[in-house]
Amino acid sequence: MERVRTYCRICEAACGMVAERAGGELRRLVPDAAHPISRGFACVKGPAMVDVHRDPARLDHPERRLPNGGGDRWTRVSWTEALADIGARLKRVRDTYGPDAIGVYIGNPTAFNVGLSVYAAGFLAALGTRNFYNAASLDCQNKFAVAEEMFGHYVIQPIPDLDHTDFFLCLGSNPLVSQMSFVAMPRALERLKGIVARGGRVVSVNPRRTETADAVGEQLFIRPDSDAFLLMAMLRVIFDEELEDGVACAQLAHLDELRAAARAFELDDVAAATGIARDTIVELARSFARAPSANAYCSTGVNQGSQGSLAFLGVQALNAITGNLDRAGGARVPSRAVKFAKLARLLGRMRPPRPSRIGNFAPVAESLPTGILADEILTPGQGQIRALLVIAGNPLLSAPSGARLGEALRALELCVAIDLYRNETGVLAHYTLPATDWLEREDFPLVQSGMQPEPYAQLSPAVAAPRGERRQEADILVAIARAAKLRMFGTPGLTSVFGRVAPEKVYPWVSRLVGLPASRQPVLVAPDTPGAFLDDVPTRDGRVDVGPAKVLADVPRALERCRREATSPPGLKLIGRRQRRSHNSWMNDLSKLKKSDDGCRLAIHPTDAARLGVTDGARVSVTSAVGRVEVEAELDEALMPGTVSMPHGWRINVNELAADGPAALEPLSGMARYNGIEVDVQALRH
Ligand SMILES: Nc1nc2c(c(=O)[nH]1)N[C@H]1C(S)=C(S)[C@@H](COP(=O)(O)OP(=O)(O)OC[C@H]3O[C@@H](n4cnc5c(=O)[nH]c(N)nc54)[C@H](O)[C@@H]3O)O[C@H]1N2
Ligand SMILES: Nc1nc2c(c(=O)[nH]1)N[C@H]1C(S)=C(S)[C@@H](COP(=O)(O)OP(=O)(O)OC[C@H]3O[C@@H](n4cnc5c(=O)[nH]c(N)nc54)[C@H](O)[C@@H]3O)O[C@H]1N2
Ligand code: SF4
Ligand SMILES: [Mo]
Repeated sequence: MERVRTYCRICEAACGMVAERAGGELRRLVPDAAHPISRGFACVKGPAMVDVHRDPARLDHPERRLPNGGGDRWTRVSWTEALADIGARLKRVRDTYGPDAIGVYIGNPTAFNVGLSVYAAGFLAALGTRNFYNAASLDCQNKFAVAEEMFGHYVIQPIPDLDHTDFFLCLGSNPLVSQMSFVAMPRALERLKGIVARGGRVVSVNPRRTETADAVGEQLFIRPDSDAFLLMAMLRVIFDEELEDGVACAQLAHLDELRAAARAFELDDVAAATGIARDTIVELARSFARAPSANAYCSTGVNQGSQGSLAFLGVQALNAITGNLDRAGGARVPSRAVKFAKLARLLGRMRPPRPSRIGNFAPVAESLPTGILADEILTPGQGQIRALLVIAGNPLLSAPSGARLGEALRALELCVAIDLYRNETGVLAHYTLPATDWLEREDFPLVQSGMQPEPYAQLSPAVAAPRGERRQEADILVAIARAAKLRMFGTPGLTSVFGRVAPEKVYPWVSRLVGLPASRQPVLVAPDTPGAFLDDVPTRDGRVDVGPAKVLADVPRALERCRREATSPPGLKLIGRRQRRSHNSWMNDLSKLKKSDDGCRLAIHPTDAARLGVTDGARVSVTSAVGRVEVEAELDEALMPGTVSMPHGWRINVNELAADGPAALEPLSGMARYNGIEVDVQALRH
């Protein structure tokens, strides 16, 4: 038995794994007990990747769809034929309608795939299109938009220093299930338990008592989509009671603007709108400000609300004004994030930013909001999207309003999906092209390098040979560009370098750029010094901006919403949740890796259920302003009454209930809204 060290590339945690091989064949993946960070930890999904690798349902060959009345047929074609036809059709679209007529959507797994990240940037530069979309505008674009203003670049994202903190305020995350986001850190639960064991506090702010809150710390129920109000109220208490850190505040830009914004929020309104008692808000703010060290953190539960940018500003402003930004135990900025920002700037320069045709959204983190993709395809005129490449994504289930997006995808002249599976989006494509999985390619955790509490480096080789005719996305993109007569990376110099070499050749170079050794074994590197970031903030004036005008422009809307929510009796509100045994829309039902809808249920509190005549296991219809789904109900005491919860990524598509189009998106960042959607639930009679 041969054992090769590698790491999991399904989520940020990047858990160390050992690939066991015999006779050249991959047999098993086991958690790497000797890994310096994950130390033998892995969730249920990591080892199951072997089953994804061997799954008979995987795409192994390029295939073309033959429309055939109602029932489409898929036929196997050679790579040569597929690439030539795709190239010729892309060229025709571009020559006829211009560069913006070709759109690209890339999904979440791209974050853990350096070859795809770098070569997708090169491919976009070659196309010269403004129409680049990705999962960020469904996930975290509010964080990118605010970090750009506050810290000088979108990739600079403070991470919670859980191993040294005395107070962790966690809004809208469920670390036990998700291992969190925007921090590359396995063993989240153990670290949270460590805080409590040291005598510190862990407070989960969430409309649902999560598995995490059940296991550690305190639960604080909050009404969906009201986090921005709570954060502004906490800032207000700290300012009113002069609990801020004077030395830290002297270094911050636009503090007066932040203070004025916070003071516009009346504590009684906030208490009524959030469902959190006034005294509790005051106590929380005092306790946070007085803790020797503290950090506030938010994730998708907050990002996917209607004012995620203002809320994220609130989170980071809390850290900053209490002196917890870049302090041990606070919200730390890894030095590699700043180095990574420089690399991102370099790649970003290949495509000058242009606003969207629909809704006039400025690109954030180089991409436009996926919530306008259907409109960009369906609205006639100069710049209309006619061809779309979907890489490592499933927007049909992950983006708002799957029905509208489906209609749009059907209207395309060409749609190509590059994936492990023919997912719900791929079914509507003209071609599906088989990609290698992470076991079949070399890689290193680049994105994670800017989010590691304990920095380390690890360059993993491929641990399995590609099955069938699977190819790496980078190679596929180079080949498509060649067939479409496009210049990869846009400039002759870069084309000559990147257009010819295998993507792996650039890894040691990229790795050095962010200050990491290209080591095949996981190796710890020197930890960052707290405070170093504050000495060299890459904003224009070198200071962290806690009151950026672009973000505070959303305060009047928050005040109006807060007052309205405080007085009007709220109806049922829908929120999302993640599940242990699936990853967004893939790996659903891990036992077979085939998709059923077994895991998709509407959780509802027993009091709401009783009022509506809904029993456990009953079928219900859920209706929002824009859509309707039918699903099985499950009674769940963990929910705050008035809240219902449904996971995404299933064929029963919760995102039929979410609105797309410019008016439905967060104005600054273009984030889609999934949390706090007003719905009507009715029991279905048989
Ligand atoms: N209602 C609601 N909607 C949501 C969310 C929510 O919380 N609620 N969450 C949002 C979030 S946070 C995210 S990140 C998005 C995700 O949105 P997407 O990224 O669009 O969707 P995924 O389901 O992650 O799809 C990933 C696809 O990549 C494929 N894949 C996996 N590995 C590879 C690889 O190495 N190469 C290639 N080529 N393909 C690969 C998988 O088979 C799968 O089809 O969904 C968003 N949508
Ligand atoms: N097992 C598993 N792990 C995953 C994923 C997966 O699909 N499965 N997906 C990965 C991805 S792409 C991401 S982005 C991360 C996300 O990681 P997390 O952000 O931790 O995602 P969730 O576990 O969905 O936790 C979101 C929480 O927000 C709460 N919430 C909903 N609405 C609100 C609200 O209005 N206010 C507040 N305060 N809370 C609210 C929900 O109850 C839920 O507990 O997880 C990653 N890890
Ligand atoms: S937590 Fe699970 S999915 Fe994430 S890297 Fe670790 S094993 Fe992979
Ligand atoms: Mo995500």
